[in-house]
Amino acid sequence: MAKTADPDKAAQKTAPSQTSTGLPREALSPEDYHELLMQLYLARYFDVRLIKEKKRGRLRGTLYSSHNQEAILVGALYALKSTDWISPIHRDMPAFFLKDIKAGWDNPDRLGMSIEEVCSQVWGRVDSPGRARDNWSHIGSRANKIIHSTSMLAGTIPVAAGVVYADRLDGGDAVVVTFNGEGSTSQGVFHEAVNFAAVHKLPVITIVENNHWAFGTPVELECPTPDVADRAKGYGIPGFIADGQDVLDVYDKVSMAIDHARSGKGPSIVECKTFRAYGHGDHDDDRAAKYRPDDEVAKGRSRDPIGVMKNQMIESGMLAKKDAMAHPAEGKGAGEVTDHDFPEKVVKYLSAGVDFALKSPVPDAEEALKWVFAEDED
Ligand SMILES: Cc1ncc(C[n+]2csc(CCOP(=O)(O)OP(=O)(O)O)c2C)c(N)n1
Ligand SMILES: [Mg+2]
Repeated sequence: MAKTADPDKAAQKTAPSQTSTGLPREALSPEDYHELLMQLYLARYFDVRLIKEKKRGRLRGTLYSSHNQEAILVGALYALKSTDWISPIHRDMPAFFLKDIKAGWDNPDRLGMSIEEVCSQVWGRVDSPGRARDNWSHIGSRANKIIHSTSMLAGTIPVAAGVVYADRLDGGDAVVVTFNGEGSTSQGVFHEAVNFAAVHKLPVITIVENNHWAFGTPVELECPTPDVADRAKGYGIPGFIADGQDVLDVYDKVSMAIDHARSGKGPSIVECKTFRAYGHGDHDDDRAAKYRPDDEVAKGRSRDPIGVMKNQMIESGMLAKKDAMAHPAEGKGAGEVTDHDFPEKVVKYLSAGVDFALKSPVPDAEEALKWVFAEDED
């Protein structure tokens, strides 16, 4: 006689767990959550530390702050494999050292730039990837799978498409994540590149950091639809929308886009809703120029990604309130925070990079004439 199934046991087997959401974040461990929080602190500390260094007169060049937008970089990069490619632009400077940092902050074999390289770049030193041609993001690294950034908005999306096309032809499974502002989406090349990637089902994930402003132009004057992600429909590809203040939501949406791409289904757009905390660059004092209403700025900065992540960790029992309060960097501008608002590990890590850069020499003047044309090797 056939056994009658125990109804309780059968129910346990078939009913999805009440708390299960099916989201990619469910595969993350509590250690991953703590690591994500640390990386948010690190990206924020990089930002505020550079602003302070410049105010102290120890740094020249222009800074493009990623303050309040760190969850986009941290969440997206955490979803990648070491061997995947990225293509950052001006507001993504921390991406150069955050790439593959989950393989170990001090791991010399990880496929990302070291904090020393990035700081040397910012200080224009001889050992920087750009060898003092520039102090910011016009760098790349084939070895670390970072596509060279250019100033031309959306200009690297076709390059990214070509890189992963070549990888596919070679039998690889790499995806590329390109970072762009919402202003980039009004460029003709944005449409050409995304369309090309869609036609050829290339694994290109186009992240749109919609921070509502492209220099002094509000998004309403650039895009007729409330969601940039809607444009994906025109290419026949998925358009995801993420809360750019929530590192876990960014992680979820980018992970879904990566799964889609890696399985051969092609590209997608991930729009991350956020808000630019400061002016376009530190040369653009938007408070003095008054092109952004104060209440819009206050609202846009009211959900600090560090605070949002802490709250989620407190609610899920991964972080004690007391520990969350130990380093209260959230909600503070560069002029208000001190090193005590950040975990010691973060301050030490970045300080090592800054010290390295400050001790490094600038290149010889003759170098200015090099590498415009092909150089003789001997
Ligand atoms: C093709 C092109 N046009 C104009 C510029 C000058 N420019 C540099 S950044 C920028 C604003 C970019 O806005 P957005 O894409 O929204 O990025 P965000 O700065 O907000 O991160 C402009 C107009 C440029 N670099 N490239
Ligand atoms: Mg913008």
